[in-house]
Amino acid sequence: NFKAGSEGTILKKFSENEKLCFERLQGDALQDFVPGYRGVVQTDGEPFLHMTDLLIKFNRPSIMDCKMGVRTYLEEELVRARERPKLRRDLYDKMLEVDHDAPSPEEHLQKAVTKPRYMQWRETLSSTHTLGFRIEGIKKADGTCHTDFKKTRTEEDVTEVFRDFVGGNTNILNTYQSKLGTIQQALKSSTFFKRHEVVGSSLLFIHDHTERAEVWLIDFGKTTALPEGTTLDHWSPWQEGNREDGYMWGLNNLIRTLGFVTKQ
Ligand code: 4IP
Ligand code: ADP
Ligand code: MN
Repeated sequence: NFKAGSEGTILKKFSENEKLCFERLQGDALQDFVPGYRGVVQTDGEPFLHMTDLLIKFNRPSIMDCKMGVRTYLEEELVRARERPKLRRDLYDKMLEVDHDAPSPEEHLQKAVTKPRYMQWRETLSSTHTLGFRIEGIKKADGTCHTDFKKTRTEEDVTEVFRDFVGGNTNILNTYQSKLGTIQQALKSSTFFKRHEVVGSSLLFIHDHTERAEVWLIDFGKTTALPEGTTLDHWSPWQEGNREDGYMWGLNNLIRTLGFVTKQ
């Protein structure tokens, strides 16, 4: 999905939705917390979103992707699945890989599940439902990738993964805490945030051995503008139709959870 761009930049596979988000983020209170946006470029006849490479200032960085919110799919995907359910074998297979008993007897028979069914199962297995965020993946300084966090669910589980991620370094942890506080403030004053349903977006944690540590908002592929005149508080429980995403509630839980890393 990504290509290297000219120095210090990367190219992400084009999505109209994400392009609109980047355009609307220019001049917003969140602008300094998302990758710098350079517009759309064509490479080998294909469009890409051109943005700054967030890793450029780091030396052998460690990276964590935390997917924010209590819901990871769009309401329209739910509506579509109800109207004309599309049965997906690939999602059934991904489900089996984690837990052979997860599919219902009917799903076993048809060897397929719908996307919302798969997404909801992932949400309850991980911390998405209980904490409003989940750890998606980690890349360590040595280059190894870890994506086996599908069952990282409790506050204790998450604390343990973060403790290992920062290697017990309290300076890095404190910098992360303070950056998250700044992001929380920026979100509160952002017009973009008020007017968008933010689904499937991540906070990207990056640090290296020099103790440089940053947090960025990334991935607006499923972030959608609300109808004119409507806003979200990003905290209220989601009920189908209200479009709440639990982003702020999740961020609050994430900040509290990080506080446990140095205790004990
Ligand atoms: C993936 O599930 C992720 O949720 C993807 O979201 C999602 O892509 C995929 O849906 C879904 O199968 P796993 O993480 O369990 O593999 P993301 O790209 O944010 O990681 P969408 O298209 O919803 O963004 P499909 O429909 O692409 O398979
Ligand atoms: P997708 O929509 O395919 O899920 P994301 O935008 O979530 O793509 O990015 C996937 C991964 O790529 C992130 O977890 C992060 O590690 C890396 N990444 C994304 N954007 C950047 C960026 N601007 N600079 C550096 N790395 C990035
Ligand atoms: Mn993503």
